[in-house]
Amino acid sequence: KLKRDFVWEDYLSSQKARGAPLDIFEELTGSKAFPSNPNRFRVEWLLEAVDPLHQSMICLVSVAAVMGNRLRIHFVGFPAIYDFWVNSDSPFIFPCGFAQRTGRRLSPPCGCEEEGFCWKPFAQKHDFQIAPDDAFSSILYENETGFKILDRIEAIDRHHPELVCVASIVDVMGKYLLIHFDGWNSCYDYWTLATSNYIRPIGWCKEITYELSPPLGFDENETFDWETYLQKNDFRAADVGLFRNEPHRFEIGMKLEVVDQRNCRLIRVATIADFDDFRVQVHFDGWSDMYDFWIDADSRDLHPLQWCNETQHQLQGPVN
Ligand code: MLZ
Repeated sequence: KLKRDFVWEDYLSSQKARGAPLDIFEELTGSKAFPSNPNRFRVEWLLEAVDPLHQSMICLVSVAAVMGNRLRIHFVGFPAIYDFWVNSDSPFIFPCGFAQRTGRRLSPPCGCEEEGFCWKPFAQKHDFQIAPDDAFSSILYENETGFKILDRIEAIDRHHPELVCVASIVDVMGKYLLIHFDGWNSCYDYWTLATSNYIRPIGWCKEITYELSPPLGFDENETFDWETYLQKNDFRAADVGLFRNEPHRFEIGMKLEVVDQRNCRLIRVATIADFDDFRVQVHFDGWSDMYDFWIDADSRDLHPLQWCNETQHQLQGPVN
């Protein structure tokens, strides 16, 4: 049974709990805790988006559904199983033409050759409506970070957070960096804020006596050494002064509103059950611990109290 008319104030006082402070979310994502504008996107609109499972790719996508300030994004021509949800103020969705205009590759719809593909005739032919520029929260993507493309760093592998690996910065947009692991397939690439705790200057592992994972293909019989690696390949290390490495400030017991990763349409009342340096363990109030899960602390699926209220999204209250 779902509790109707869930009211955070009453719930917090009955639980003697507190909500996670707004600035935690803002520091981790680089976005406002609450979207500044109402959602203007409409179903069927055509746009471009970073593929969350393959973040080095920008793909031609459409809006498949709208719920409050969240959009269900569909890869044009692909089966709906690949659909994913984003917030309407995500910095990783762009107006059509963004990739081309900024010298990036656009992954075309299923069945279209990348070579020579252009979104405009495609949209005309299939009668798509183009998402207007003013639907996007911000489309100014100059490098604001000081980092330079191809700078070398040490980075945490989000898929295996126990691994710190030799990595490079392969793209920059605004405050965000695209991290690539040297030698590895780009499926491990991810976007992160330049201030994030996931990226470190070279020599960090050595300093804390932690094992650094060398590039894929590095001779196992040799010991990896930054100086030799940089010199041999004419690579440059990122400037140490650019790193912030701000740890997240989530604490056990803080309440929040979190997207249910098993059914991404739903946002539930949740509590931080545990955390490590990079992730938090989310517990859904009223549910068995069995449903707890770990998620990156900078995930855009973590929201502060009242986010659903502010964005006209339904919130699933705790089950009794
Ligand atoms: N055992 C895994 C680890 C991959 C780690 C990649 N880090 C960039 C594999 O070999 O696939």
